[in-house]
Amino acid sequence: MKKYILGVSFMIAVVVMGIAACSKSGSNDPAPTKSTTPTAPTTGGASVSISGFAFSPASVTIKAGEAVKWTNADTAPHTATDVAGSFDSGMLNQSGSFSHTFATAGTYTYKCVIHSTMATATVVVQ
Ligand SMILES: [Cu+2]
Repeated sequence: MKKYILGVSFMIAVVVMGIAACSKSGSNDPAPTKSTTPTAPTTGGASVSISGFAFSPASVTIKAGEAVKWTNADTAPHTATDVAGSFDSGMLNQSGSFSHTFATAGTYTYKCVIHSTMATATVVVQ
């Protein structure tokens, strides 16, 4: 009988510890790594700022194999989403960023799926 009680209390302890572990990792999750302002020694590629509900610059030109990095400078969330579907930043909150490497030459038109009124912009890959 004593052995049974010990077994049950051990199981309760395991469950409690499991819950504690879950809630602990849960509270750690919403800690967005605040990246220090990147001094950009990027060789090639391009950066696009999303500011004032517009992509700036509206057109960038890179070489195949280079990347474009989008950074949301607005308080409103935005996306950079290829109209043809080859890339999608997902939701970018304020200061959020997204990089995509373009392997194939071509002209890529992208938009913000959240704000249909935002003008589309282009990445030209040579
Ligand atoms: Cu937007």
